[in-house]
Amino acid sequence: MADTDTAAKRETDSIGTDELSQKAKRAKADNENGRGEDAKESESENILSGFKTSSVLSDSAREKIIFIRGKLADQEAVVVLEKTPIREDSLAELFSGSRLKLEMRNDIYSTYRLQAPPHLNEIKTTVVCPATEKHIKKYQRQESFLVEETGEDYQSITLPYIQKQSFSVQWVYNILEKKAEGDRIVYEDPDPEVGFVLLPDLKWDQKQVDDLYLIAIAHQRDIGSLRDLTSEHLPLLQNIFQKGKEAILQHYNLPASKLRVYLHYQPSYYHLHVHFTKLGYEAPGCGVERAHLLSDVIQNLQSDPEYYKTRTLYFPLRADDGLLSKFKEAGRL
Ligand code: DD3
Repeated sequence: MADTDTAAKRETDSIGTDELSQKAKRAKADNENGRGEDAKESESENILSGFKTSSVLSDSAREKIIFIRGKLADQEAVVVLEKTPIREDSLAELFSGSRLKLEMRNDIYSTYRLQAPPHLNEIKTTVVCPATEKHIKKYQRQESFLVEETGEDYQSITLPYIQKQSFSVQWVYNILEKKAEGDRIVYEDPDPEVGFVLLPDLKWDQKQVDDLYLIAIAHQRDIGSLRDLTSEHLPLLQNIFQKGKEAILQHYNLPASKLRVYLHYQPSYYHLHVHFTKLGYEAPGCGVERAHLLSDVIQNLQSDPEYYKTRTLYFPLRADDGLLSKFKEAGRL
């Protein structure tokens, strides 16, 4: 795991050079888990060759992403394919090492199909398997509706619903216990009260800092969401804010003035976590209807210890979300 010590040794101004040290570090960490870099590469040989597509859940031409539902060895699976941004440090190789097929020429204009070398033409791929009905729903294109949730609505509608659902956060515990993604940890404060783990979110391939997306996961396990926060948690929140910003400056050379640091409400998993994304990158869920700036959260708790227990909060729910039905049944929509 990287601490500020190893971080200081790294090149902070270029992710390209940083990658080398990260690779080496990863290989070391993997070996400690009994699986080397080679194992990881051959391991991923190619479990998707047997994937049988059932349907396209959604796609976006602009974002160059597609969510596919299908079967992987008889199990329901969701596969996400996403083309990644073109990196400036790959340009020289892209121009010199590619095949170029002319499409058309007209006056001063011409278009081509450029066939890049395979390593510059990778598609970021995420697999969820076995996927539950919830995973499949999550990626299905859906209309959404803004819900108004009073403190009482939270107690009588939302809380019972999320308790009954008992969403699994096993993957979060795996991270906290170093059973998974240990080699991806950027910073850790191991304190059980105010400590946390900072690591890249699944959505970020770490190839360029432009779409930087890290999450800070609290070691404390009894905070589900914004609604559970009181002034009692200020030391934890301030610690995540302070040390998270410092670690990101160290590792990625990005100052706090380039960061959007926020919590989601509703979150996609009920274990306290904070999002760190680069300002200017419109990460999914960073809009005003879902994101609460950590600075605001801290100030609100400072002026009213029970702020998030009492205030009405607004958030969007998708048409097929079970919680939306509960709000409808209660006549709150
Ligand atoms: C998730 C929200 C959750 C599908 C997908 C993602 N960051 C994660 C497992 C490991 C992770 C995350 C649920 C799940 Cl695609 C269903 O996210 C994760 N590891 N957001 C990291 N680093």
